[in-house]
Amino acid sequence: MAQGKPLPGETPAKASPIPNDAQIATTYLEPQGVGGETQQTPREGGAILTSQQGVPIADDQNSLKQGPRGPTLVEDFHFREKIFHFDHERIPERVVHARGYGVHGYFELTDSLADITRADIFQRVGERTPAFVRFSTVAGSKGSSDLARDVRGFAVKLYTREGNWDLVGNNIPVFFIQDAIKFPDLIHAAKPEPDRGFPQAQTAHDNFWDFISLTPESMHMVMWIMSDRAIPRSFRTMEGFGVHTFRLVSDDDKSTFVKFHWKPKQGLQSVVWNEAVKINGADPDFHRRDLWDAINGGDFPEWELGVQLFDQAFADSFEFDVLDATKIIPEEVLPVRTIGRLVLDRLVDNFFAETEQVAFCTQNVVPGIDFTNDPLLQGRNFSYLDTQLKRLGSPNFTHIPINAPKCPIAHFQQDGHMAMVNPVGRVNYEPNSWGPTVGGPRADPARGYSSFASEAEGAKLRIRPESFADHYSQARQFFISQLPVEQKHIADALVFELSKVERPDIRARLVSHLRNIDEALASKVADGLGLATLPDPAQAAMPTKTELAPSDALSIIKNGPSSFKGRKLGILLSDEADASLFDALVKAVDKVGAVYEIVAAKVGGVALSDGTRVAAKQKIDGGPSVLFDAVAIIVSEEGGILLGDDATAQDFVRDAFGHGKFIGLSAGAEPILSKGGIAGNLDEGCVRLESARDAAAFVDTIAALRHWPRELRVDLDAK
Ligand code: HDE
Repeated sequence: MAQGKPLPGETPAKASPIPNDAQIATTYLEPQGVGGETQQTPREGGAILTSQQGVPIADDQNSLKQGPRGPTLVEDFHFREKIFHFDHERIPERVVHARGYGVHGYFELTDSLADITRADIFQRVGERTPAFVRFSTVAGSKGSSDLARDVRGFAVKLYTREGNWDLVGNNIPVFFIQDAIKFPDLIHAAKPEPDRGFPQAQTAHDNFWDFISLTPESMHMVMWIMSDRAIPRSFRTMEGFGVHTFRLVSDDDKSTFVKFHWKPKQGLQSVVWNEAVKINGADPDFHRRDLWDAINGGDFPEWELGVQLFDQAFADSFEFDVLDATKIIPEEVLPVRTIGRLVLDRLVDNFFAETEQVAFCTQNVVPGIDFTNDPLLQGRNFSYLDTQLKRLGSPNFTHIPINAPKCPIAHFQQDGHMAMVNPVGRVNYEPNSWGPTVGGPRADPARGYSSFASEAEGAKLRIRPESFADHYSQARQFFISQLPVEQKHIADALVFELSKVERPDIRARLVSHLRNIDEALASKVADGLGLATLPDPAQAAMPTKTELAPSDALSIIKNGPSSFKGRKLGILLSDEADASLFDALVKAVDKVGAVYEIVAAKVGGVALSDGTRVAAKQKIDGGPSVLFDAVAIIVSEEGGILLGDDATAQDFVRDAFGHGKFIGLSAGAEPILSKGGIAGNLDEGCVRLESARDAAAFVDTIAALRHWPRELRVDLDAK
């Protein structure tokens, strides 16, 4: 029988699983039993402590013993329940993307795609769809540091009126491999080496570069992960990409190919490597804290959703295969059309319930959105459902509030571990002849999901298509699209990573690939590694196309912030510091929508020149300058002398200088600069703050990401 065909005497429309408008009006956005994010069970002050069974507890400090010094008794059910539950608190961490941070928000459509797709989310301009986004690193364990050099996950769950759509993307638009069958090898190679159990959250080791240097298809991705894209300043300042080519399918079954882009309104921003290393020590939670602080402070991060839309004719004429996830379509070749915005405006109530238990699945698509034959995507569609069963322990993981759709659901699936939504009534199968009232839902061929009827042909083969064979051209295009300082960072990163590789042949093998990307880069890396001779270029399946035009969209600096908004100034203060200058500075920071943090010798704060007391957020040794986007040193003459003797204050200015940061300096700062060893080197990025009048101009100056020219002067590798 055709799916959804009603039995005689039944009215399928009434039993449709798809909500009608009236249902939507009453049910949409409201928790559907399990549809909220967390089941709210506040730990009420004053309530009596109970066991999980509801039994009031008299003493939660002492286990039950035979006599005051006697053995603990097995009979102590409260003790046993408490320890039993504690022992089972952990669920398996994600095998990849274990460390992540999730927040709520919404997607708002600004440009309708009704002519291109029947996806409900893309129909009505102005309509908002609830969203949950989880950002993550890939390689590190749950407890690893935020600023590892790594790809970032950018997974978006959209609770649409026709079911959940998960766009499980990354902050880099390409991937290491072309076929999902290589994923376990890639991840094994990147994770801690199996005999020694280290290094944690790092690709700088032999196994990773051994695998990569034997996998030429990863070279484009290598350029991206060695760039500053892999050390973002914040989750708020990275792009997101759907990576694969997907399909949008219209009401009349016309398919349009699509690539999805999230573009941050905050501008692209990254840190520098030496800074990343130090941030990991100073604040391993740097990225999650940043997101928490921003949303808590009412500064809601925002992205534009852009689409690259194209048809089969474009796909046929494009020089690379659109099914190959190691390739992009440059924006200059196919512009990105903005169709909506994503705003993140709400923190989770409970990290475990939401961020840990959220289960993204690439196969969660909705009517109007479909897959292509990208072999990476096809493999992912198998993997994600499987992994959720392992992690969450039951096929009922959709009953967990964060995973439950916010539209009505109706089906005949039942039972299983932890079933929380259990339908009532006699009928749990179809077809049935119990009629529309008790007979349950019916499939609806008109409104239900139907796969695009793409043609399939060819013999069954384990083979990579010829059209996937060019591994270097876009790697080169990415590299030549970078500004000189960005190119330098890529070379530095390669030298750093390969210098941690013990086997010289692996180092040389990687350099042999670089020769197919850019000769100057290869020479620079070879030189940085101290290679005696340049290895021959790696054998290439296809010669590198050198004629691909650079793309401005690929540079971070060219797409940086336009103001200091949303960023953080660190102000090193001392007693007797100029009160009017301080006041003007914080007002200027506030005016552009930025924040500041005071660092002082004592967390209790300082007394300014006019006697006002201001508390510090950080004691100097807990507030190194790496935690800030720019710094200002506002100290009295005496305060400068005192702080100049402090090693962490010296580090504060030395690091800010070395990391290319803008530094605002009041007159008293001199001793800190000279003891920090930078007094003789000051440049235009070091701005004198003589009086309150200079504050606003300083805040204008720090709109730029960094004072990059300095880097060429302070780095041995630049000489
Ligand atoms: Fe994933 N990936 N992946 N991945 N991935 C997982 O699913 C997998 C790939 C991505 O915040 C796992 O729930 C395979 C590409 C993100 O919860 C797992 C392949 C892209 C997240 C899995 C890939 C991603 C995951 C582990 C090769 C960018 C975190 C836990 C074909 C487009 C989602 C989980 C979150 C998580 C498998 C490749 C993004 C094991 C087999 C390409 C953002 O199912």
